[in-house]
Amino acid sequence: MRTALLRGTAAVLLTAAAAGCSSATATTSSAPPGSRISVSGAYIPLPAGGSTEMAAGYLVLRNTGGQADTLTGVSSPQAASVTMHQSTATTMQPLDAVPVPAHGTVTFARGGRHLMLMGLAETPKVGHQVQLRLEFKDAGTVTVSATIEPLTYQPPGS
Ligand SMILES: [Cu+2]
Repeated sequence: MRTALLRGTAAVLLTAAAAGCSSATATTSSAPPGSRISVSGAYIPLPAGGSTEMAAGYLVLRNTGGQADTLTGVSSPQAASVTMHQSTATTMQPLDAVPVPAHGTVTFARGGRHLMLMGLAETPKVGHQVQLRLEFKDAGTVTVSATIEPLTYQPPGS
């Protein structure tokens, strides 16, 4: 277990270093020490009619660390606001915070947890990227690009 955790940490640091800019401070500025959160599969189904009013966002959070974290908010430079919601049978409820357990995975997917983007800055088009900034209590800010996909898109493995 301990070996796996250490290996996981090294992988995250290596990934961060590889993805960062060439600045010598890249690893400290873009990947705070102790951050073991990764985000994958971020996408936004094309809103009906290409509307800029509202769009949903889905993604998968992974915490490969031994310490729990909490997603406390999301924002985007390309949307007026981003909120976290939980769909129920009849409605959806706002989420103030989403816990991400140690060694845990949290999925935002159709019919469940989702992001709601309001007031997109540009007309959404399939293939375009929307930047999302996820704020974690411990890991700090994690920035990801969500790809705009066709309305009926289903992520691999779903
Ligand atoms: Cu919603």
